[in-house]
Amino acid sequence: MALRTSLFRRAREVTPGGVNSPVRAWQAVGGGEPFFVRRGDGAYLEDVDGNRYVDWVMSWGPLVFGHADPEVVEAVQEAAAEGTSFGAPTEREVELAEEITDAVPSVEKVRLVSSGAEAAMSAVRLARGFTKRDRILKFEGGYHGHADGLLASAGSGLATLGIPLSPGVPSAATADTVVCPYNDFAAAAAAVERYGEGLAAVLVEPVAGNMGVVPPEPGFLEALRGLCDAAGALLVFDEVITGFRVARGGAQELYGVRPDLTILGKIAGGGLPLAAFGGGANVMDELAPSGPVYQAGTLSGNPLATAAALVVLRRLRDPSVYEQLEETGARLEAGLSGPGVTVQRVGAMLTVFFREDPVRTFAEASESDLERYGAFFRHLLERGIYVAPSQFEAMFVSTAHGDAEVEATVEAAAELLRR
Ligand code: KE4
Repeated sequence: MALRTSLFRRAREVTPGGVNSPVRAWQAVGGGEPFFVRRGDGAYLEDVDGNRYVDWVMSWGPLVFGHADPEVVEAVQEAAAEGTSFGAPTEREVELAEEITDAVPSVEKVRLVSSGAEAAMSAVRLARGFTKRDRILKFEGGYHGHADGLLASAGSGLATLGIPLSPGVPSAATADTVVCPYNDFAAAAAAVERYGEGLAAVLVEPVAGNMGVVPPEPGFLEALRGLCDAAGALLVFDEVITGFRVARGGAQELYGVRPDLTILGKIAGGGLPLAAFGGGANVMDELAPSGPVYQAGTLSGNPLATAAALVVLRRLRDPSVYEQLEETGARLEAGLSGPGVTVQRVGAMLTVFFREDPVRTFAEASESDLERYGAFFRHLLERGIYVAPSQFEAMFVSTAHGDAEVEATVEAAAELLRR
């Protein structure tokens, strides 16, 4: 019996679904038992049964330099030898905050936390505290972590008050969450028209990554900026995926639109549990202890995570890294494109949609052939290629992916994609 089989059986005895995050169970792709990873190495993962895979998930985006990057590993080892947590300020937290404020155009001050969900939840509270308003507008298919008020889906119609996406989320928690279709400026304008008085923030993934990769329509982000200025609401970019991925300054650098608050995670944490949110000093100084908006965390600014993040973000000052990511991403996109699929890519993040036409909204993404996507996942896995176990996720390119990995992936996909 494969070790993964016995491990998954044991795991399900002691952990809900046998995993510590739902998407890892591969239920969306009928993938059977998920693999259990033994180690990662550059662009590759090795499972407990000795199988080796080209990894295009890269821990859902953080590993822009690949698994077990030697410099990152050394930095974490050195930091660990000096202590793993202090609950007190350290020099590396200052250095990392300076690195982030140098990189991200709209960020003058930043607060470090331990996960993207925590960063998003805190940014929303700060926006509400700063504006003294309660309503937030988010977009269907946008994912910002699992805080109650953000697990809201749209009802019928264009702009509706959020409906809880999950049991356990009280309707009161989503009563102030307005949900619109992504890339639908008219719907967003109508929502702001209707709810603008009490609107604290518009929260958006500037390039959607959680419905598959869906770029903003030309002018969409600029239009949201205008709506927020007119309504006196804050524009909040959730750049947990796009931050340091689509450009060193994230999507706000790429598209030239400045949000009032930015949520960061994944790459910003160097592959360790670290995320952040930041913005203008006038807004950020409302946070405790300089202001009244409370937010806290035992492990915030953890010394191992700041050590890893500093290695990664300092290396990302080299523009040739983004040139390499762009080249590899473009080659992969070209190789996977073909009849019956639409490949959508922004820099080093891309998705193969199993539908003919472009995807601009979650509804359109949902019209993809999810069965064929599942077959695509399993077909590639059998050939040693690991892509996201869901149509509504992305493939993430790292500098560890080279020609060999692209060619192996394109070749493995060819027989299925060109049928
Ligand atoms: P975390 O709490 O998982 O660190 O971050 C939440 C989050 C916030 N914002 C965006 C745009 C995100 O994509 C995420 C988390 N992304 C998912 C996958 N798309 C993480 C994978 C998982 O849930 O296991």
